[in-house]
Amino acid sequence: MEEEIKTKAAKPKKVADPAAVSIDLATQEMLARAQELGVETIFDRAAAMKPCNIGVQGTCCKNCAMGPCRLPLPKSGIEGEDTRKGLCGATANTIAARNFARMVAAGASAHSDHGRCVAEVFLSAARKETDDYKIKDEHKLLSIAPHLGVATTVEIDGQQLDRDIDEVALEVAEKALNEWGKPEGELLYLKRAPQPLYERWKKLGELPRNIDREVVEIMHRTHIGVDQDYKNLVKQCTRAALADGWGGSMLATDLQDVLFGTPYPIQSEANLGVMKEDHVNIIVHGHEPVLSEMIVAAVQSQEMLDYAKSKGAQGIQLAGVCCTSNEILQRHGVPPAGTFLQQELPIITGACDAMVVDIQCVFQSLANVAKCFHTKLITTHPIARMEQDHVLHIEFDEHHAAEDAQRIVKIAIDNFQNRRAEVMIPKHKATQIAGFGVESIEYHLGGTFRGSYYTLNDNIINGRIRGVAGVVGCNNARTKHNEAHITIVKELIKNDVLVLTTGCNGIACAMEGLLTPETAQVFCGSGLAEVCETVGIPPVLHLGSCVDNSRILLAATEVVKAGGLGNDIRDLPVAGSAPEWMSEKAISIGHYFVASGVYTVFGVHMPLDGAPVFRDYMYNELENIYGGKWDCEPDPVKHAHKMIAHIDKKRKELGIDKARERVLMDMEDRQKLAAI
Ligand code: NFS
Repeated sequence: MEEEIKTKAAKPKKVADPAAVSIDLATQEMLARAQELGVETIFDRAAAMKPCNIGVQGTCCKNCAMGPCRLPLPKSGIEGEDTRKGLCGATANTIAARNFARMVAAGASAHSDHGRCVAEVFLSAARKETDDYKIKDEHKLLSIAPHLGVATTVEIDGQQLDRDIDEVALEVAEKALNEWGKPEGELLYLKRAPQPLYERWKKLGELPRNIDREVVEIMHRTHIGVDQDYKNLVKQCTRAALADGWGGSMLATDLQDVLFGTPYPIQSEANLGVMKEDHVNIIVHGHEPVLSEMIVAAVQSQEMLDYAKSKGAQGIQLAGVCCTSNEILQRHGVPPAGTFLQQELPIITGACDAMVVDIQCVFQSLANVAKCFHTKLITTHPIARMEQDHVLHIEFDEHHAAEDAQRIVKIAIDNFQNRRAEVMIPKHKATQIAGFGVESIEYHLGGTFRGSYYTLNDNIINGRIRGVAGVVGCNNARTKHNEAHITIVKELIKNDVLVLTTGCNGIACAMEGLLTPETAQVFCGSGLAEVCETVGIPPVLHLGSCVDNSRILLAATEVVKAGGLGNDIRDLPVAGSAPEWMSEKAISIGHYFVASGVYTVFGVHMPLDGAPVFRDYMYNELENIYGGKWDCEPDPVKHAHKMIAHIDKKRKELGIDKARERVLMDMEDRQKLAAI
């Protein structure tokens, strides 16, 4: 049987050393298994191919057919005037800024187009064109309606009465969809930001007008011969990135919450060990939860369970990869089987009966890996198809989504008996609590009495919590899988920094067991541990997928509103991080955090090094404009300490640095008292 696999597999030219490329034992085991079977993975390809040195520096321009023009930094550096230029005369700063802007455009488009699809399904549901989707969270609908200018009450005979909920839903859907292409005005959600922040964007002339326009304008400005001023290009990056964070992403999160339910803390597990040999295993992968929500329902139906049993399986195990996984984790407790870099591995277990993919972060190599096993690979989105004949395409349509989901689950069940390779599922998995959000943080750290972020702020002011960090983003095959994610998060919580996580960082933390309340005693500084133990939360709060970074923006806004920590996000003792970023979406996210006033550090490298003047603008001068700025630090311990230093700087500016010292003294005093 294994002979058969060997002949079909794309045998890697050079293989990776499993222990050197991942800190995760399950991944190491599966890589060894892949190599034994001769199946190539991304880890092997990374060992065989080096990245382009000029592209890494951000100074390769291929925006016209006279190039590519390559402007690497000379080894000796630049002395005197920088005379490097492309054929049209574009400088290294212009080229790097244009490339950066195009990354923002691509990232903002990915998030926002996802949001648009959700908005369209939402509109169908509001129009009652489909029975498969219904408004699940009316409370959330009523809470977002005013931000879109939709009234929730109506005056009848001098009395304010509640408006019909279907009417509200329909108007919310129409107003939301309008945000993508309205001809005038500005994005409605921008006013959800603290007022000084909104006013700053307004003064700078950087309020996004509509979501699509800002992306189109980046593409126009970065065409040959248009915008040649890197500072002006960064302004457009800001408009597009804000249109993502405070627009497309925030709408995606809100509308998904209304349709599928607002997440609340829920227990689950994580890592490849969640797969079960005697079950039908279905892996969902991608980003849009509209179809996977239906798959969750289908796998729970008695009809499908009975059918699975009739085929000799004990049940159906649904698990996920990437952010589709995070979406159904936070609402249903469906466990992630791994992060972005692990996506080939569930198939290599030999027990993946179907992998269902939608959009974004899906390797083209999955088709080759699936071909080596019995796994049915199923694409579901009209904009993300694969060319190979053995890949099935079952296109999602909200009008018959439940039917599509049932069909997919049935294909997986029928495939259970076709397993060819010996099944090898790593045992490793960890327990996690996920499903946090703006609302649940308020519940846990706000106290029912005040109903705000009062307790969180109080603990920041008294220094038990030193600050808050958003640690998010991808894996990158150029760094050791999960090492920077875990080192940075552990270093932050050790230093009393509460961590909010999303995306693949959330999955990495879950795999390491950092998303449980018990973690607090083991890894946290005494102040944070005390808070976590008192309220029963983990020191790392999983807020969902990458579009759910909008939850971090709104949580920061709630902290500002609760008072005592300044009047803008830039005043808060907070910092952002993407330790192992790789996606253009991460650049868009990073930039909307920076433009919202957050000091944001990326790991790996940034494509700015070939243009030192532009890099200096991004790493230093932006702070004078936005209060936030970019930084890059590949060393994970130094990375965490740069964030902590920024948090301490903000504490000092707020005059609460002494409070923290006092708390430490108080604790020592208490210990002394206890010893008497
Ligand atoms: Ni974010 Fe989520 Fe992961 Fe990176 Fe890809 S899955 S949207 S882009 S790799 S965190």
